[in-house]
Amino acid sequence: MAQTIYHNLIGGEWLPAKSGSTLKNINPADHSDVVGIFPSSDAEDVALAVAAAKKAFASWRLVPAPKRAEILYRAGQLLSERKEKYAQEMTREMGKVLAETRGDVQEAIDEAYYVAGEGRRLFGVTVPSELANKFAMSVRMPVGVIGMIAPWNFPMAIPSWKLFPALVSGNTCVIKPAEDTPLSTYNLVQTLMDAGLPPGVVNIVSGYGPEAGAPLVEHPDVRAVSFTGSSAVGSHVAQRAAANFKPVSLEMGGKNAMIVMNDANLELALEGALWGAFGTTGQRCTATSRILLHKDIAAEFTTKLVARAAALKVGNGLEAGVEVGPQVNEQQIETSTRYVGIAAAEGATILTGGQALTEGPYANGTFFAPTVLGSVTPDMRIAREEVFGPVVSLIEFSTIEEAIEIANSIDYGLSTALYTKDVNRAFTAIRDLEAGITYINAPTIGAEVHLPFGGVKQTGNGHREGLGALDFYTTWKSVYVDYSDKLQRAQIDNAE
Ligand code: UN1
Repeated sequence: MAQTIYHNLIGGEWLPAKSGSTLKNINPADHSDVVGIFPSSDAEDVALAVAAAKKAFASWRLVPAPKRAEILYRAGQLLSERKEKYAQEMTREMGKVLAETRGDVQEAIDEAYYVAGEGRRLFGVTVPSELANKFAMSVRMPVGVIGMIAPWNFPMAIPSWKLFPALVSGNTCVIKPAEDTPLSTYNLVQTLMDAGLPPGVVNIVSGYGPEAGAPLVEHPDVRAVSFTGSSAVGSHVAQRAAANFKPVSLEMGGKNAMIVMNDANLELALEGALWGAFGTTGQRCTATSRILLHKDIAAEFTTKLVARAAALKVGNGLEAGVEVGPQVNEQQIETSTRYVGIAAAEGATILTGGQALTEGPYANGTFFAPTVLGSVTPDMRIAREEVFGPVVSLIEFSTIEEAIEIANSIDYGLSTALYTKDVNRAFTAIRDLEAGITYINAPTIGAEVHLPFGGVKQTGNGHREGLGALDFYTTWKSVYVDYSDKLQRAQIDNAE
């Protein structure tokens, strides 16, 4: 396939990195397939992009929000028309199977339509004043230039969760896509431009974290930063931004538990486990990475799960029938391999998989066998630390209380799932599971864009994407209008 050279988007112009450096976007299913050559940017490019965004902010913030939203509606329509092409390109650069990359584009379409509706809402508040002939309200104002750092696992959906609410609110943006998957961000932003977004309102700077991400976080004209990625990098981002009190929205890791009770529909739980653990090759922050099994059904469930996991068809996500694509890069393979080793050393049993696939059709890519680990106990590292690969741990329990305690006994708190037919247990779990998301009779993945998305503990720092994103991308301005024609002193003239 043709190699294409892509540039940064700065002030509406496509420009190479000032240094001339580039990075290669490679197909993880076939390393001989170079998807594109992208700029490897540094602080100089970031400064130009931020300056362009700052300039554009002066006019974009004054465009009426319903007009800003019209561009998002149009972008949603264009994405629908381009869905198949963008899904194909996403599978080529990221690896996950076509059904899932179509879903990723669909999530951006959903986000476009959902957020565009905010153009006619962006609700503020009006409240009575304590003084006569005085009007009080609070309105949402844009923040300014927003810096965005996006991950590779949802290369179009997650940038859309950040860009669309920021744009409808009147902000301008500089986005750094993940170095493994810049093309999907380019496709998303190209669509916005085709939908009529003015130059400079969104700028793309592609490159690596230390060279391009860090200067974006630190730039004084970047007023807020939205980051999705690992907790290790997120901590770094937060600390750098804290130096000048910059708000940061962090969306990070998970170690998501699915609890299967003895009254559950086991076939349903099995389907859910396979989809939750091995969908996106386990590379979701919401992936099911711990399956907590009631001791009564543990043996039967384990046998069936292992057989089904071993039968999953691993391969190039562009090929029909393939269920699990490659991992995104060699580093992820190393992480999966290392964690399987740590688990085995701590006493876990490898029930299926456990290693990279390197022979025959797998020789040119980064594939890892769907892996199920048995005899895992809650204190093992494999039960506590994120792998971000097709590796799931099975843990047994006796009571729902014990299961909830195990589910909560980790540093993360993104997603959780419970399979049961008992409504009382379901509502107890909804109340007691420490996580931003709880599913009943569905796996830990599959969040919809119009609900809050995010987690507690080390998964995030309290912000939410989806419903709740506007709270990050706007700042409140309280407005008092006194039409009494005299000086009224709050807290004084209305005193008893
Ligand atoms: C992620 O895992 O980083 O809920 C995002 C889901 C998807 C989004 C996942 N809608 O699994």
